[in-house]
Amino acid sequence: MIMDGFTAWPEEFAQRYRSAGYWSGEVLGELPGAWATRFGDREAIAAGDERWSFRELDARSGRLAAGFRSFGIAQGDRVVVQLPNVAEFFEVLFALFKMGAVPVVVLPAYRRNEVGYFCQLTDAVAYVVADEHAGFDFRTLAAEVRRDAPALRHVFVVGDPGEHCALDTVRDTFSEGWFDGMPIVDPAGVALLHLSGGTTGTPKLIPRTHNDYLYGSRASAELCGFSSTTVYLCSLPAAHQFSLSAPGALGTFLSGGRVVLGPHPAPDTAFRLIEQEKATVAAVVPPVAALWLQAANHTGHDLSSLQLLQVGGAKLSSQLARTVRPVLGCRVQQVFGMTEGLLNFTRLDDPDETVFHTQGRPLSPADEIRVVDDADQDVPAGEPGHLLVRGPNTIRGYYKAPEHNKAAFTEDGFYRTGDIVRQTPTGHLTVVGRAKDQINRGGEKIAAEEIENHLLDHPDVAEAAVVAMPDTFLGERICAYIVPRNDRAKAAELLAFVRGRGLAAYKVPDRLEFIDALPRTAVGKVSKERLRNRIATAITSMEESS
Ligand code: OOB
Repeated sequence: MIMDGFTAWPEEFAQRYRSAGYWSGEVLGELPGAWATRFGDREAIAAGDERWSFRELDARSGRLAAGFRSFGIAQGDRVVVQLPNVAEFFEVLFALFKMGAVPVVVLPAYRRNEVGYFCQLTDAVAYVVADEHAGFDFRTLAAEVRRDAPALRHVFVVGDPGEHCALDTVRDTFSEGWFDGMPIVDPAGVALLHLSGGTTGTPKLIPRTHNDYLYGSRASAELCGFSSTTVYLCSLPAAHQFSLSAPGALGTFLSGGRVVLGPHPAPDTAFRLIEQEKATVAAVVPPVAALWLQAANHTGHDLSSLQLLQVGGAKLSSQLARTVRPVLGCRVQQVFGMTEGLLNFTRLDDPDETVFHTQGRPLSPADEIRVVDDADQDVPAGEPGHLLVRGPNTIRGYYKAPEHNKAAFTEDGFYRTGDIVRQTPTGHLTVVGRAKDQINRGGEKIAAEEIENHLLDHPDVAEAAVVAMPDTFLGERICAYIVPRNDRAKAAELLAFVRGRGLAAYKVPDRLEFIDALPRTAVGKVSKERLRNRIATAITSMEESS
């Protein structure tokens, strides 16, 4: 079934990807059954006290699928899934895949404003949350979201359900035989909707098909040498595409390996898990890599099982990359990926200098890469330019966003990544900048326009421009320049206002600067470049004088 709002690959490309064997024609819902047959009682997931074998994952997701059906959830329905790193995250995803329903995978950090929007945009019929996590009560959030999303009929809760319905009840009402098989699911149809970091006022959803998602995950698992002996520590949010499928948990399951879910990436907790579970691979963002490297020098934990540290989501400095082997005793791999699809990896046998200085090269031999100038003309080899990509696991359009798609894709289907890169003669890419209006706060992406719109809703704000400011730990933080409408405008109040808008906490500006007028370019656009330079200079001189 091809969903509304989804742009399929033109048949010529689809045929090419199928005949090259990239698109296998499998669907995600078939996988747990196949794994149960192949890997049986081998442990698939370790999360806190929960330990599930492949057989158990299959049985649970089948029973839950039967339960979801009994609540009227049907093939093609969208279900928003917002869970922390608990085993049930995978149970829910695979239950939905088995039914041919479509999970909308939402990070735990998101709040009312964002989740409400996703529910409305997708006409989601159900919302799955944990009771509480990191001191936040998701049941209250669910009740609020439900008020504004008329299509949302059910809220299912992992843990204590409060006023909603317990996921345990949904599953436990049904024994294993109840799920009477999968419906026919089109492998070229949408399997799940991921969130994009976004560059515009409203966040975008990314429709990933069974074919393209499975290909990306399986091919990256192979590239990273995953096998049945892989123990993957997932301590970033499992809902992020990096940890879900690049190769992530899905790549680990496909290889018959074991996924260890960590509650958060703090070094003490992560190191304890590495030691206890003998983790062989971990995936982190650069600030977490920096924390681990600092902490590893004086840890009492045995980290010798770790063979590979994948670092991605934001640029890793070559200095930090160099210290991974001496300090952690394992190989480092740079991963330059995007939820829209393209994945670049340094290879396990790349020379050290390539691993330290580049962000890798495309996963697929079928990835078509272009590096172009502002007029879409190819730049000379080795020069910096905009990265464009077309390939077997890169989307051809965002979900229900026809206007935005005209700008985000070329007419012949290349995705405009918004990243500025240089390409080496070996095809490796070095990320040298960003053209998109986004802040990358240690791997967490913030669309400047989204925050500007919230600020502009405040009566004391005449104009707002949000830019990245350099930060030694996170790489970037958020700086908001405000032209006040009157002398009542106060930074603390504006920040409290943004906080009250129901957004992920990491989107709240780290700093607010009042300014008389925003600098403009010759054509009258706000010059974000000048604002970025201005705040960078201010920070440097502050650091020098302290
Ligand atoms: C990953 O996905 P997203 O969708 O959160 O963000 C994608 C963007 C890229 O376009 C780029 O701007 C930035 O994040 N990025 C990097 C990077 N990895 C991602 N910039 C520099 N160096 C890197 N290594 O972040 C993502 C998805 C799958 C795997 C890994 C990361």
